Amino acid sequence: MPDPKRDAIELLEELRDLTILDEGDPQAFRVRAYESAKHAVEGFAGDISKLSAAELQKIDGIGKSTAGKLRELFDGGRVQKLEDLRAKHPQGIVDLMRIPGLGPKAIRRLRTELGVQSIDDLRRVIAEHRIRELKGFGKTSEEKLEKSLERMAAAGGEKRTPIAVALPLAERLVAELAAVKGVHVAAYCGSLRRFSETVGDLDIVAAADEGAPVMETVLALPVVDRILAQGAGKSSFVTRRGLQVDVRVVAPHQIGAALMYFTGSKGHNIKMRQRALERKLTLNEYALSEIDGGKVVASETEEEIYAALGLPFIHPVLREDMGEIDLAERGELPRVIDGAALRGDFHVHTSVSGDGRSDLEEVVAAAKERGYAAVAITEHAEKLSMNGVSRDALLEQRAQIAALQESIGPSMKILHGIELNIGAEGELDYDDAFRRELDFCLASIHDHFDLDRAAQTRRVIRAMEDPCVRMIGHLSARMLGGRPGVDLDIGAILDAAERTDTALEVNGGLPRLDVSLDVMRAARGRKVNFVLTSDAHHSRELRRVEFAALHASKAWLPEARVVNAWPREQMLAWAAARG
Ligand code: DGT
Ligand code: CA
Ligand code: CA
Ligand code: ZN
Repeated sequence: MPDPKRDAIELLEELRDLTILDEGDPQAFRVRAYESAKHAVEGFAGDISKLSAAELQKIDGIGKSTAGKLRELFDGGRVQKLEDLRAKHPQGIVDLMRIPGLGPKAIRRLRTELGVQSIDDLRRVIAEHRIRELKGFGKTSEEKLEKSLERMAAAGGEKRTPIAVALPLAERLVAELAAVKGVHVAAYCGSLRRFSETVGDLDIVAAADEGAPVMETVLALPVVDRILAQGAGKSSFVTRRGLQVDVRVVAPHQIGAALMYFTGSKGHNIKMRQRALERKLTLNEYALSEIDGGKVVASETEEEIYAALGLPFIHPVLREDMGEIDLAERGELPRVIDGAALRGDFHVHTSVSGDGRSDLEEVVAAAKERGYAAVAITEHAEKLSMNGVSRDALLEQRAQIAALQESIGPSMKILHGIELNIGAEGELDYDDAFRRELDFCLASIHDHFDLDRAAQTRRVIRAMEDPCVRMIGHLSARMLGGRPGVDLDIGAILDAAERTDTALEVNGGLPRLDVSLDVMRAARGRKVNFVLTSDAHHSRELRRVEFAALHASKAWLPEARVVNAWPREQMLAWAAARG
């Protein structure tokens, strides 16, 4: 299914990134123009491809030249400016932008002065100690870059693709595939369906009467950069970003078996096959069938296959071969948390934060739409560079919230909160008295990522000990595929969380998914509370609590430990308490 809006957003993002490289300045006028055009397109309701250049230009945030490029895209798919920029800055150069601490100006100099064209080149010139000789770089810069590269590799940023990139791409491919004639169902499987933090490749399965024409259409899609294999049943290609996609087409009556097989995990599949063998059955990507005679027992749905093997349906996030089959057998499978049924959100920004993009009314309306009993508006506190909010601005917001609360009535409580910054020593923004006037405080790390374990642990625990702080936001401050988490003594953090009655956030933003699975697993059996949040910077992002729910469910986090799954009164009492 063509999705012109998605195409336009991707075009503007790529133009923005390439322009940063081209102009050597992330704040360049043209960069900001693409960014605001992107937000304008995101917020446009209706078929944007039907607008003329003149009409596009009338949209707030879209200028004349951007309108022209959007028309080029909608008319023929080729945008000259993009082609020029791509030719000038090949993918290897674009990859360099993902290295934390390496800006576009430095990239340009590394390129012109040392011939660096890729991450591998960079690694080589670091090993040869050639960067320290460049004017304005020096030994410290060289060592910093080396460390960044190591950390990026540790965060899985090179070979594996972070879920924040993989999921939108997969959703789009699936939608395009589902619209192909003859396709009954299409779905992504593999580690992405299991909601893994990073994926090695995409595995897409479609049910169709005939494979060959489906593959023809798929391999002609614009995302296909290079075809690796083409067949009626299985094809593989690589996207421009270097992500491999495997596509399988099976007959409609086999789709359940195919989904199950390609979702994995491999370990889960092996156990399921053993289970089949014990019952004189065989399980493969086409069916569960009798070994003797080959009669098919089940193949059309996963539910039927699990049932035929004496098990309830096992949700994909649980299929990691971590004991889930035994639990299923005993009827003790961990419950998957329903992210759509949560009763509140305690980490939400509005346009008052420098990086927020929806105003208060919009965010509150969207929260109400989700049926929430409470929403905490938590802007960035004053010490955060660029995006922090002053006392005066907060006092102004307090009045706005009071008025809005009045007008929406009592069904949903709007909490006037704040996202405090945890300083290097655990110090917090504003002062005690001012913090106490707020309805809800969470505190998060936004800097000093390099402190050692003792210092990191100390600063977080000190923040927890503040009586106003009810929750620690994105505990590790990691960025999947970009920045590894800070070094923390998790045992000590969990002890302090219990002692101070401070909850830990499960941040549903796909670039973060923080706390990690390990932290939730380590908290098993303890009285540590968690809150699933969106950390939304736009009203549309409130749905990210559903990602938080999948992530938490993957770690078997029990609902009893999830504050915003509690009954309304209990949840409100928790938010109002001081710990
Ligand atoms: P990834 O791509 O590294 O993030 O992880 P997966 O789990 O997506 O692994 P992938 O792409 O190699 O294979 C997709 C699924 O296909 C996998 O989860 C289970 C199934 N599969 C692949 N190869 C085998 C195999 O040799 N034996 C079995 N039983 N299943 C396999
Ligand atoms: Ca895969
Ligand atoms: Ca694969
Ligand atoms: Zn935030």
